[in-house]
Amino acid sequence: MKIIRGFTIFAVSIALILSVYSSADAAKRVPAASNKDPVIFVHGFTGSSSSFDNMKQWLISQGWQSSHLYAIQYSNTTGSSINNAYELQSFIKNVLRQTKASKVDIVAHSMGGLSTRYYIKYLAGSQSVDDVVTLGSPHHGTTSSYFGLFTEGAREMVPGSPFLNDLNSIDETPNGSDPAAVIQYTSVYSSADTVINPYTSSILDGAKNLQISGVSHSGLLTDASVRPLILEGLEDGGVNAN
Ligand SMILES: [Ca+2]
Ligand SMILES: [Ca+2]
Repeated sequence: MKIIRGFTIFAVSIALILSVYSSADAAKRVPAASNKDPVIFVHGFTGSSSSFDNMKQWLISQGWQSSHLYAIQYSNTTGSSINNAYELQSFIKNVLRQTKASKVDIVAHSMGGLSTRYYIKYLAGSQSVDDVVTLGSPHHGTTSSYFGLFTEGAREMVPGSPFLNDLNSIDETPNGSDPAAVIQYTSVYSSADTVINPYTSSILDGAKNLQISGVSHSGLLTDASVRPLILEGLEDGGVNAN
């Protein structure tokens, strides 16, 4: 009888150890994926939602659920960032409904950073965004826009355009309307970016500005050196300094 009782205690102990081990192991394998905000990817001038395929796969490897990663495809990829901002607004509204999340994070490339900021400054983005990461965005315009002046998107990107002056007035990093959580911004840009001219156009007042070198404009979407910076920005590593 004593032996049986001893064996029972032994078996129960092993079971307990195993269950503790397996739940700890499970927690390690799925790093709180459900706590991560859905990520919206916003492409740039003549860009496409598929430019983010690579980055999506990488975020999945970092613990994001694939059902939390959404890349918008604008209907007019050379059109006005104001129209794009309205498209972004309805896209994000659908994502919030689908995921039951209250906020999203945004990763925007190039001109996508402008529609993102317009959406936050003037549309529902004020209450629906947590973190923003822009990659090579022409926050203060680019002289390369002169080559595309027959498009509204390029005209808005002329340095000193009425659109940019308005977007950059008062606060380049709108704080949002949630008193409990100010929207945090990270702007990643490269000194080797020849599309954003000058590349310092990407410096966003109030944001965490991260200058890197040796990465091209489109390389910002895929280069391994950019990824940890994106990750940091998505995990509350950005700032809103003013
Ligand atoms: Ca601000
Ligand atoms: Ca976030």
